[in-house]
Amino acid sequence: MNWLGRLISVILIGLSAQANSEVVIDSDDNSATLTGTWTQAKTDPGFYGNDYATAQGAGTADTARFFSPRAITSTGIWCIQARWTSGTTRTTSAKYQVYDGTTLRNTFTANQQLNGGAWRRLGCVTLTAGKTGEVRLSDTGVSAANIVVADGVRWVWEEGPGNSDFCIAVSGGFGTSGGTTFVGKGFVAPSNGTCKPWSGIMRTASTVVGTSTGAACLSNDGKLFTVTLQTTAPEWFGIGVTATDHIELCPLGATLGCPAHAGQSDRGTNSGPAAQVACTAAVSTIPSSHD
Ligand SMILES: [Ca+2]
Ligand SMILES: [Ca+2]
Repeated sequence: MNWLGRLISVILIGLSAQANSEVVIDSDDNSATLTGTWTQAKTDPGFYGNDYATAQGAGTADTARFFSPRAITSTGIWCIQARWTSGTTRTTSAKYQVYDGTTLRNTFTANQQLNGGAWRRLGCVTLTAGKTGEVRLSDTGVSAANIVVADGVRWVWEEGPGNSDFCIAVSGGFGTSGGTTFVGKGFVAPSNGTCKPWSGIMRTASTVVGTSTGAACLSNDGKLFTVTLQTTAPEWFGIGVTATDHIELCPLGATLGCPAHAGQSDRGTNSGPAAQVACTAAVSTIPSSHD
């Protein structure tokens, strides 16, 4: 990139960071540091920006570090996306380490033989205001026969702590015949490979509001979200009766696909197909009068 192109890209990065919702670092931006032996290439289609960089496994240790160009301005959940170009020479386990300043928050793995040419969500982490975000990709563990591709990295602001709800529709959700919606009040999905407590409400029929508690876990690869809930609603389920629901679903916005076995279902008191859905006021509101 010539000096003018580099200047323009730096200005664009500054603006996107000021918007506080998204930061994109291209492989040949000033905020990307490639150490070791990397080859710039345009051979395979679908790359972001001018080109992509490749490093051969084994031999020298090669590292691509993508820094947010300015300090993270909002503490909360940021979701990491990456791009590569696909091909049979690629590693099937490219490891992206996500740092909050100097603290490693999580390591996400991508099969670069597949899904190239588009932004792919790797997973989400909590980042801290005032720190520099970093996504580090290296060829550690990659065999000599394979390459790792560094093309671009994107941080997407997901949400701050406690300012939104998480909604799961079962059998079509509240408002459809036989449908139920579970609302995790202020619930922010856990980072990959972790669990969090869930507290919220269950809405079903036309006026039923139950109270739910439970636990929610996200698989290490970010593909499967599992939540186990206990709900009471005496006038609906009966006095002293606790409904149990075991729900598995693939998170909204995940682009790496569901695991093959995932049925996206609730196997419990409210059995049926399940999906994460956008929350509406109709389900998030907690009325003082209900069954
Ligand atoms: Ca190498
Ligand atoms: Ca690129």
